[in-house]
Amino acid sequence: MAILDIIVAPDPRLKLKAEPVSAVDASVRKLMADMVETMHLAPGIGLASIQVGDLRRVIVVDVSDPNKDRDPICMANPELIWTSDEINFHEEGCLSLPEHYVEIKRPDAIKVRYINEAGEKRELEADGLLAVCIQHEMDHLNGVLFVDHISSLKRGIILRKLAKIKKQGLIKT
Ligand code: K1U
Ligand code: ZN
Repeated sequence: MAILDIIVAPDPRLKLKAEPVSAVDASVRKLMADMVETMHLAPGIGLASIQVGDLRRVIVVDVSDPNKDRDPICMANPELIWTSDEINFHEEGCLSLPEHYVEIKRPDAIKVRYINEAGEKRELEADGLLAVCIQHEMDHLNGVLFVDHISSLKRGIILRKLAKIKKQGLIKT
């Protein structure tokens, strides 16, 4: 397994749209395993392929207790097949927007269809933090960052701060 570099905004690679995976083969399974390792080390509760510069539609999420056995979920080609009418605000972070946390409005519960690491079709119902995290990671696959859900004024402040820190060489990727 390998630890991957996580791309930090502003970066045009984070605005790209990922392409569907045609089959979950050994190379996709390696990407999933590397992403899980990278997410756990960061630490984070989710990661999307786009954030590590890979354009295959893959996300990993893990909202389990870090002090107990971990329980990552790997998803290729995730698609939302149902979202609740109930909408909630939840504070979101992003490994590509380090040290910024913002309240974002999203459906409270979802049903997602995906292909797992064994190449099997699966459906999962989620609510709370898991639902928030899956939606956040799926946004990444379409080139959308959580700052795209807030005002352009607030977005500009966050992106300019990060651009300055990157220019000073305090963040590498
Ligand atoms: O997509 C990412 O960059 C990962 C992001 C996922 C996420 C967090 C919160 C709400 C929605 C999506 C993160 O994991 S940021 C780090 C974080 O929130 C965290 C880190 C360690 C323990 C608990 C949370
Ligand atoms: Zn993110």
